[in-house]
Amino acid sequence: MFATTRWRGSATALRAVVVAIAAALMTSLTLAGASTASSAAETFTATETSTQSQTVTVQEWATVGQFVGYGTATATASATVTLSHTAEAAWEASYWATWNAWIAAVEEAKAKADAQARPIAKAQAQADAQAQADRAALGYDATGTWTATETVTAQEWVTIDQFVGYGSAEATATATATGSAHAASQAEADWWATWNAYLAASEKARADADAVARPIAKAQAQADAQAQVDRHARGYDATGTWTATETVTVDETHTIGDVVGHGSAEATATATATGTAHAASQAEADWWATWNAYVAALTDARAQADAEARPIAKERAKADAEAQVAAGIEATESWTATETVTVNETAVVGDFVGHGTATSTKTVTSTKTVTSTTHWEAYYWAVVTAQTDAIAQAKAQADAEARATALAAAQADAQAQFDAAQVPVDSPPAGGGTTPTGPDCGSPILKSDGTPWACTFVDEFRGDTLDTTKWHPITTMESAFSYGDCFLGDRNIAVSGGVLQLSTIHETEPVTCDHPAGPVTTNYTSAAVSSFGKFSQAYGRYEIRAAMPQTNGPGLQSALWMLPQNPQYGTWPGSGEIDIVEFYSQYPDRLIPALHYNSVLPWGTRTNNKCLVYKPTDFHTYVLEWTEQKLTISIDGTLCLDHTISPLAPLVGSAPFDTPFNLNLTQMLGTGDNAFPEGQGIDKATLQVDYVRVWQ
Ligand SMILES: [Ca+2]
Repeated sequence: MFATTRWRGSATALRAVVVAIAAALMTSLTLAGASTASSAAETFTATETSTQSQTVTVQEWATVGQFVGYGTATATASATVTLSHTAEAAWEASYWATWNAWIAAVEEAKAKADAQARPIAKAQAQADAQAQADRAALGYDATGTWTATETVTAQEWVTIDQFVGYGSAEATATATATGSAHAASQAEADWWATWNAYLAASEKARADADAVARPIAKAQAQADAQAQVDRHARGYDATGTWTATETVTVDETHTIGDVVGHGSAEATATATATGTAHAASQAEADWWATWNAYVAALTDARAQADAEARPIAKERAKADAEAQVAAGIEATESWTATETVTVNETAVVGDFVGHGTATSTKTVTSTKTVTSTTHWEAYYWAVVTAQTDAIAQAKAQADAEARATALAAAQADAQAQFDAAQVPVDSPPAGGGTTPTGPDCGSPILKSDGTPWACTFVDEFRGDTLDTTKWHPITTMESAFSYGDCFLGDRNIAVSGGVLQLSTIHETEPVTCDHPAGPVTTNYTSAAVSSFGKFSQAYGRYEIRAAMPQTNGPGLQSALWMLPQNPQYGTWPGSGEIDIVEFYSQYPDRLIPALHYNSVLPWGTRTNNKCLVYKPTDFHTYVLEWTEQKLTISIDGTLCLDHTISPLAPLVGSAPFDTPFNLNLTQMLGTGDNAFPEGQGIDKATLQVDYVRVWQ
């Protein structure tokens, strides 16, 4: 800030001052080296001028169309530049001012020379490019000549009717042609002109050669075709003969319903045929004639064999179908059935009845083969029969197994009861005991009005003999009982195991017994007991537990029945008869009650033959309840007969069932339809009576 403050004046004046000072300093430095230095606060400004000359050569390119032109020019120019520089030393300011001015002058001179040379080079390049474009537009023409030699082979075909003739010919020709071209350069134009000449010459030479060869080939083809036509027109005929033997197998079917019969037949036939042919050569004609004969003979032989075999095959198919229908269609089918059976069994040991129940399941597979006229029918019945059989077998097996188990259980049960009850009940109380107050029918039984029945008679058949204070063994003589058998009192009567046994027995020796109508001689004896003269009662409840004799058909009759003690209403049936139940062995599935008296009601109201009983040969309980109004009979608690007493006049009221009746237990032969069939019989049949209990 010192300089600008100290010296105010024009720029020129200032520059002059600075340069003067710098010059003085530089002189001082040159003379004195670094002996003297201005103070640090001082700066020096120097101004210098430089004039420089520069020569420049420039290159330029210009484009016209596809052509690139080139130009170059050289120019020389001068420039003068004056510059100032300020530095801390005078010499330094002078140095840099001089240097910078020199550089600036050189640059400026260069720029001037360039500016002068460049438009010239540019114009040259433009002119060059334009010249090229002009030359191209102008172009060069050329003409060439060429001589070519070409060889051509021509082929021709000619057709006459179905015949095709062929011909071929070769020819060589030489041709000279001129070609022309126009190109950007003479060389190029020359080349193309020559090429064009070559092409034209070659083409012409080929055309010339072809023009020579083709008619020749055509003529050859024509001649060839005609030759074939001629040969064929002339031709050769031939005749051939062939004998063929053919075997044919024919299959036929015949359907009846859904049955298909199959028949097959084979036949062999031989046929001879003649064939003819016409061909261009004899050999060819011979071959075809033979071939035609062969084909004809083969076809004919096959047709003949087929015609012979087919009806036979048809007949066989029909016969096969008919045979199948006649023989039936067989089907085999299986069925598996699982059946469960539950059975109840009873067993008697002594006075005791045991019960057993068992269930068994069995699975059985049955296979059945059935023959029928149709498949579906055979299949259907095979299934049905297999199913039926499997079910029946499974049931039977299950039943057999369950029954054996149930029977064993019942047996064990009865035995256990029997064992537990082995006390001397049939003996009177031990010495000195109290006198029985009356019959004991066991647990009280109530009437319909709720009051208990009073026991009036009982026999449990304990002990080992018939209690003759209660029962009388019957004889034929006194009862006139006989269906061909004899009643001989005690004979065939036994008491054991708590059971009365009345038997019909086939005697080994004939027996004779008296009968009111005359003696009876027989091989059969029977048994009956009656309470006649020992016990009789009107009205009340009568219960008999009994098992009917084993039987397998007609021949036996058993009866639990009652007769009036005093038949005061006349002969039978006037005074009445009560058959609590009767067993006819011809009806092994039922017990039959019956009331005989003169009634206003029909017979059907006094009997019932529909009281079915499962196994009458087991013990069952038969009960008569007798009031002044009616008689009812039930079996094992099931009502079987319910009859209101309705006597025919002159009887009235409850007559004839208003007087005491006695009890009768009878085992004897059957009679009429129920007699043993001729030649049949039994060894022994026993009616078993467990007890008889009567209440009032
Ligand atoms: Ca008993």
